Amino acid sequence: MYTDTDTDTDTDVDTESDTEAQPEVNEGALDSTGISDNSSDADPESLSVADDYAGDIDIEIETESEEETTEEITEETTEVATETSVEQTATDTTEEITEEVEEETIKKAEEATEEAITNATFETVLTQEKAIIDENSAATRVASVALDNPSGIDYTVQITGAGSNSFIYDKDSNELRYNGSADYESQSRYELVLVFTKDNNNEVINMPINIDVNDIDEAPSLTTTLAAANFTESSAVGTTIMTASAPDPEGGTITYSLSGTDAAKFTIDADGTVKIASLLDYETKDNYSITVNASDGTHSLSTAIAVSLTSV
Ligand SMILES: [Ca+2]
Ligand SMILES: [Ca+2]
Ligand SMILES: [Ca+2]
Repeated sequence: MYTDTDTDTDTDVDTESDTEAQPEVNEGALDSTGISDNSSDADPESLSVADDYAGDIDIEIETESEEETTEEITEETTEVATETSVEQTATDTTEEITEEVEEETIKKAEEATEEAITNATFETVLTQEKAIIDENSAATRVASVALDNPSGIDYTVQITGAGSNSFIYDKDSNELRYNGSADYESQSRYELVLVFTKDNNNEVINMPINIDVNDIDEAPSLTTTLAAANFTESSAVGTTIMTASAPDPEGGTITYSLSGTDAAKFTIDADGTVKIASLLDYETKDNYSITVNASDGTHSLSTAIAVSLTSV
């Protein structure tokens, strides 16, 4: 029927269209690649695919890569090991050098410190041996200085304070000595300072020292002064012949007295004034001898005096 025909026609058309849609195969090209054996006629067991070839190639490549990699790794490992060894050796050496440098540095620092301490050391210790000295006593040591001066720093020594010239410092024996000139009545106490001055830095070390002077009862000093070179035999009783003076250092009371051959002819007052006690006679005696005595109670002094007469 017409309708069916139309259907068949359509089918034909479709069939033709399908046939026309298939790409034509160039058998010659297949032969040249060897793939033609993989035609439907070949034994399936002998068939090979592109993947098979690819597999063989990959295996060979992988094998070579592994060997190379192993060698490289070995080389790298060796290099790293060598480097590590070198680095360790370098590290060890560096540590040893560092330790040696540190030890040397510490040693030098310690030596420098010791040297600095030695150079800086200048110590003085004053030991006073006499705090009191008798006036008029002989020269004596009053103090000593223990000097710690290991590096032999030069220095000067001065003694300051009132009366310091009564003392000397002996640098050889490191002694402070009194020279024997103390007089209690002039100065009863010394307040001195022993001054050490270092030459290297002008550093000054002051060592105060006080010394008291002990008062000794000293004898008075007696002097007599004639009122005239000569006296007339007619000089009245009570005429002053001379004056005696006996000051005592301690201000003690002086007792005067007369002695000697002609002492009875004269008197001496409490103040030391010598007077005629009885009339003198030139014809009997033209020269009278007396001795003036003065005492502070402990010390007695005497002076012989000649009194000359002239005739009238
Ligand atoms: Ca005195
Ligand atoms: Ca005295
Ligand atoms: Ca006295």
